[in-house]
Amino acid sequence: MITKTARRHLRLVRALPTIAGLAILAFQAGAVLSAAPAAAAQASQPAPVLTAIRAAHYPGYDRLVFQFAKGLPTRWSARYLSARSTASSGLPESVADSTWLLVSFARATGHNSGGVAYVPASTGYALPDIMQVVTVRDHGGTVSFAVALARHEPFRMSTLAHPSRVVIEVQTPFRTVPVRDFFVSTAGTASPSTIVPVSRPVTEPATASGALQRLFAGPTRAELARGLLFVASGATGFWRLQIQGGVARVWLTGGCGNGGSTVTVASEIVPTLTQFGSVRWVKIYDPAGNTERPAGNTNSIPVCLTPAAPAPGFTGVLIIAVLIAAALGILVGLGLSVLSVVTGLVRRPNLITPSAYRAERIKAKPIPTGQFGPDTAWPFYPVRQMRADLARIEADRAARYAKLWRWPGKPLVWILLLPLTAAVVVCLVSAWLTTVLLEILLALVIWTSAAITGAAFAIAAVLLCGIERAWHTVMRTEASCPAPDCYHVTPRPAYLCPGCSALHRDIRPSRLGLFTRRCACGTLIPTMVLRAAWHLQAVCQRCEKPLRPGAAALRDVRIPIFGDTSAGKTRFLYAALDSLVAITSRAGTRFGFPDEESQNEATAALDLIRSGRDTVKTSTTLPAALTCRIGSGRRSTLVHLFDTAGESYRAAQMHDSLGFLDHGHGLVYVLDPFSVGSISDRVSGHDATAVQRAHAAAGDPETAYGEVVSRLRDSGVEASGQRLAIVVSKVDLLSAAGIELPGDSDAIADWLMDAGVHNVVLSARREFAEVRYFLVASLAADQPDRPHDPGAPLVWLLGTRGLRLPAHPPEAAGEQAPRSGTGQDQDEVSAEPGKTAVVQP
Ligand SMILES: Nc1nc2c(ncn2[C@@H]2O[C@H](COP(=O)(O)OP(=O)(O)OP(=O)(O)O)[C@@H](O)[C@H]2O)c(=O)[nH]1
Ligand SMILES: [Mg+2]
Ligand SMILES: [Zn+2]
Ligand SMILES: [Zn+2]
Repeated sequence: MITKTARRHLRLVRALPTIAGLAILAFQAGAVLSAAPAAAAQASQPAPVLTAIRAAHYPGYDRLVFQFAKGLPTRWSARYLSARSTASSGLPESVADSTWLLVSFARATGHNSGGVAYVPASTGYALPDIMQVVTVRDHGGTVSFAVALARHEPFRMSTLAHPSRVVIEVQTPFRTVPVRDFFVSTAGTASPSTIVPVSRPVTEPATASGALQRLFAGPTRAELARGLLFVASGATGFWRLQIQGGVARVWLTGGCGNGGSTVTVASEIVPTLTQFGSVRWVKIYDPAGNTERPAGNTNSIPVCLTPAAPAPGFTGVLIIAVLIAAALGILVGLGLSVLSVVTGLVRRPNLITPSAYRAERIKAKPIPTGQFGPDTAWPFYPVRQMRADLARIEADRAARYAKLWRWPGKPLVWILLLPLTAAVVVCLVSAWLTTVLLEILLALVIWTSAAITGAAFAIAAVLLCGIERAWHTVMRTEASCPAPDCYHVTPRPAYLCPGCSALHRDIRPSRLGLFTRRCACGTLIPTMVLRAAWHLQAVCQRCEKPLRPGAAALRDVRIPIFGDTSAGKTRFLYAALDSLVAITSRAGTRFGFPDEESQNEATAALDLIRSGRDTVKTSTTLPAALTCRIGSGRRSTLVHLFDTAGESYRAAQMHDSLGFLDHGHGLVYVLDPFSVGSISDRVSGHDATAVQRAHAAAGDPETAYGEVVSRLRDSGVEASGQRLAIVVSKVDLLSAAGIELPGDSDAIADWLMDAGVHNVVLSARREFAEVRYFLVASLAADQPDRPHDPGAPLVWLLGTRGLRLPAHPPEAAGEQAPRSGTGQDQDEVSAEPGKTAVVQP
């Protein structure tokens, strides 16, 4: 069917470079047909139009139908191209291995008047033999197509009418197996990179090569309609496929380039080849024969197919803009937070003052009647101020942030500047998030550390309070108010601030501070009585008068002396003091007076007793305690001695004021023997003037005793917790009068019973924890012969409170000395912190 002229032409083009391409082939096709002489004769009639190409498989053959409108073309031809002519023809080389059938129609056209072709330039076919139909030429009254066949098989050409068709039937006397080819799908998904498989029949054994050929042949019409397409990346085909050791190597032909896409021809080749068991890795070479990793067990593509980094599209630009705005916002938020913290902590306009804190606490927990409210001092930072600071920081942050939303200009301006507005809003939202996050972080850190500090603080406070309580119990410390009409006793006195004289009623470790607290005036005040006692002025919780230095930190002993008028109480007190001075000086124990008042009184007393002058009657006003301090350092003892006129124990109306009796640890009852009838009578028998010299008490000696005991009972004082020393005074006059005197305590009791003082003796035994009897001559301590030491009752009473003093000197100790006091250890002499005045005997 092909003319000799055409053959000659084909032979000529063999030598031409492939660049000549399809144009040359088209020219050949045109040349073949234009050689026909009949063509010119029918030029006046309308040319038939090729409107469709269809292909289908029938048993034993593939059928290719070219359908025409307006009649059949005047001529048609079909012939196989030789392998060499194909190689130089510029046809896609994917199918270079295969066979090309050139089909031409003379005096026909393939496009409409607008120049639009009725059939696509290239269509793939999933048939056993027909793989692809490519339009070669469509101009100058000639339409020609190259049909790629898998195998060179005999064909038959015929025509049909109604409609007009040219039919080519290619025999398929071979078997095929289905394989998959992978095309890019653009349908149904936003991403163009979906690779979907389609089925193709190929002949064995070169299935891989066949699959690749059909890949380059492209999708079928139905597949195109489904949105599939073949991305060639510039390649026109492959000239070689080699499979060796699991590695398939493909050499591309044509051009090479990714076209700015991440999807390339490699995306289709790789799955198409790896579907075969013999292929694990695919290496694709560019037309120049290069690939990135030619060796090794990896996939490899040429540089020209390297997926291009996706250029930022509109969304990308948007994201970047938002990120920049957000980053700016983070910076703004950071700055804002730092500013807020600095303002909240450094400038601290929201200071919780001591009075505000006190008011707050009272509001939370009203003060029960009869109790004092909490102290006025700066609260410990984590307890209160911390919260205020956090709140302040938060308020500051909110205020600062709110300011950011006050934009200059009219709203319209910002609506017009929409992108800028959006950026600013993003920035502000990000700033807000940053500040909130930072704030939460700060609060977390602060609260956590506050919780830890608080727990440690609470434990320490409990411990310190426990230590102090233990010290109080062991050392028997108390604070006794020495003031008349008060005599209040408390374990914890109030203290005056040295800076502003404000009263601190409770200086235990508390939320105001563990070791110290800051007074409202700013002065640091030590907590705990044990430390405050040495640095601050202690005052009575009740009357707010000053207490003795060391009060509540030292052992405290209160000894009231009572008895009838002129019984010898005052003289006994003075002589006993003189004796204590002598005893402590012998023992090397410190003795002194903690305050000036006591010091002056004691000096006068010692003067009087040492000079042998007579005492004057004590006034009936309530007494202030005469306090002496025995021992040194923190282990010394404050001894409070109370002496008032005997009338106080008679007048019932005065009893309410004698509070010192209630708090007395050990009471001294002074009994004037000259007021006892039988004794007085006996003395008068021996020496008539002796009774006169004694200035004997007027009344019944038992009256004062009875009044005191009933007062103690009425006040609810456990008299059984107190000790009583019954002191028979003026014994020097008795011995001078030649009265025979009893020896020890029990003998004195019997002697008094015999003298008719049984009421006192019997009642005392019943009412008090312990009673001892003493014979006392209230004379100066330096008197040569002084068997009846006035110090002995005090030494005994102090001993029962834990203060051991040696009794009388051995030669004079006699039977009256309390046995317990003999040979005991002395209080150590140590550095003396107080301003105790030391009296030298
Ligand atoms: N010789 C001698 N005289 C004593 C003794 N005790 C007291 N006197 C004298 O007894 C008198 C009264 O003694 P005071 O100690 O003043 O009596 P008082 O109990 O304090 O009396 P009022 O203050 O009125 O309650 C004084 O003249 C003392 O000198 C003593 O032990 N020996
Ligand atoms: Mg007196
Ligand atoms: Zn102060
Ligand atoms: Zn007081």
